[in-house]
Amino acid sequence: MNQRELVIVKPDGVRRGLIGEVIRRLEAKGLKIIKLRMIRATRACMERLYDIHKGKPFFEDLVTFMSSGPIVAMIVEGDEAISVVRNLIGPTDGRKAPPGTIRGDYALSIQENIVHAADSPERAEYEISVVFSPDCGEF
Ligand code: 3AN
Repeated sequence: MNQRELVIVKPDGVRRGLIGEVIRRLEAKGLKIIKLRMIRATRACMERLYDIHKGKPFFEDLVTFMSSGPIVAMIVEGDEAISVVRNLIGPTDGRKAPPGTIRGDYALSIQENIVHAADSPERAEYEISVVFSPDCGEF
């Protein structure tokens, strides 16, 4: 089934010059980038993005990190795009992510793990509306 997925290159990925590498892997797989936006997100916008983590011990740190520098948000489309993207990215903890995945190849941290991707079609649509809203930030 064709799906839309939200992918974000996080501030660490942008700082490390990995925007192109992330896009290259998505495109090499056959997924289409149908919309793309680079912004410096506000704290309020990142609180909306991570609303499901509100109240968890890492929430404030996560919001601070995600608004610490520019991010690149994109809408990625393709057959079963949600699970395909999440397999390409690998598990949350970069230390445990297998080689061959983006996090497995580039991350050594659970917070600074290069990319974010939504985990369901409903979350993808919600997160797309949050991050592509004009008030999420500007570059
Ligand atoms: P994923 O990004 O793999 O879907 P989530 O949704 O569980 O992972 O977590 C969202 C983000 O919250 C992660 N990418 C990571 O930056 C941060 N995070 C999750 N769990 C922890 C944790 N135990 N400690 C610090 N940061 C965390």
